[in-house]
Amino acid sequence: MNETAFVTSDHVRTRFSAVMSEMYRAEVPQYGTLMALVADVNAETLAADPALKADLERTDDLDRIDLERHGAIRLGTAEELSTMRRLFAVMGMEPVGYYDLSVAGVPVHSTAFRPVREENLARNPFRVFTSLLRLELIEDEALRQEAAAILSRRRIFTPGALALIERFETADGLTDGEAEEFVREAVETFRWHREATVDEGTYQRLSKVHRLIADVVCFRGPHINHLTPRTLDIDAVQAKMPARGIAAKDVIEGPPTRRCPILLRQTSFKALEEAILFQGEDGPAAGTHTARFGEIEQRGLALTRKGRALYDQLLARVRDAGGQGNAGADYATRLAEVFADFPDDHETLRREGLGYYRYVLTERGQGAAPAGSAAAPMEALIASGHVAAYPIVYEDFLPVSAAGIFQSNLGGQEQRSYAGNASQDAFAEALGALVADEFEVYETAEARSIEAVRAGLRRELRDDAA
Ligand code: OOG
Ligand code: NI
Repeated sequence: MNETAFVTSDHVRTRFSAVMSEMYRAEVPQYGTLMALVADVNAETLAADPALKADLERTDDLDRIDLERHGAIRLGTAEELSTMRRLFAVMGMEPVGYYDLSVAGVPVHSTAFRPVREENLARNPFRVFTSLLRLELIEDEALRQEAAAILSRRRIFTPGALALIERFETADGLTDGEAEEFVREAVETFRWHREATVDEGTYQRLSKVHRLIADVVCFRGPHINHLTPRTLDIDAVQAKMPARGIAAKDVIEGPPTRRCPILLRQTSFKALEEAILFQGEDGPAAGTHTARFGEIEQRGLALTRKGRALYDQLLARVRDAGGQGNAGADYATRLAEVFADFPDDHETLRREGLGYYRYVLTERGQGAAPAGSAAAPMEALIASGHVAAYPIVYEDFLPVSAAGIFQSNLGGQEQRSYAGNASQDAFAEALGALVADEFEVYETAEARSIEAVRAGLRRELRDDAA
């Protein structure tokens, strides 16, 4: 077998995300409006900020700046989740992180399938936030069994997709033709179907327990429920949504606006009420369902465990104040006030070990390296101008923010929290694999960059001696 005949997983992922984007814009026209707004704001931001533009030229492909960074799906069974893991593996996407959303009243737990290494993220960062319904959190035994029975009857993957997953696993790659066919088959799983698989009564009974349960159980497959392009100025997009006829979520989730962005900020437009058809004894019966929306994100520095602990602590302080959560017209002000305690310059963030950085040799460092420099502390090498540090971008999700996104799109007032709680072992068992620890992923990226710097310095020294 000629290995070079295989395309890379980056290539398959890029093709897949492009086809998904096209499909979603056709299915949810308002999403196309949001994409256009994001492109306009990104162009304005770049025009006004040459330094940012230069920065992005160094690290990103500017042409692809407006493209989707993530999407989300919700699955019903362990088998669906483990097959989904194999499907995403074809595209170089691995499960990273475990998110327990039951504490926020959403009966799911989740992971993100994403490229892990920086070079793959740079080629195409597309991720899918993937949730698994936790039927065990439904208290009504009969209803729980009914939901499980309905789910056990559906087949969300096409035979063609399953065959190509197996082909990939045995051959360790796909040819260009196979990859094209794989993408065509794979997107079928994420397509919207307006015909529910149940009658209206069943839908209503499930919906009453939690609207999310109806969304997962009552349809043929896990329709993609949103896609999310990257914006360079989330505050501007949020402010401009109404003028384009888009009903924006009330607040931006995540940290406040800062000089040095950290983690992830996101907002969305509210899910649309869409016409569906229930099964009926005398033919289909008309109804509506609310599930699909559009979202935008802006990412910043990945925080270390220490930085993340500070973030969680400050966020809890804002949300617990007055017990209002993120409601209230003054939320943005309260958020900014409390986050004044989070250092906002990279020098401090780095020195205090709050964030992860990528270290690279400067031009000077590539020139004459002083003796002993290969072993010198990074801070000394930065001070002497031999090394520069760039923030590593956060590529994961935030459970409190995700819960806020779920909630604003379920329409209902579900605010209860489930007695159930984190169940990472059960999730891993359903997945058929362990999820990677996000902190370890960033630690490895940082460590690799340090190793490259040291190797570079050793080489300079050798060259000098020669
Ligand atoms: C997923 C919500 C979480 C995010 O960006 O935090 C999410 C969902 O609604 O299924 O996508
Ligand atoms: Ni999202």
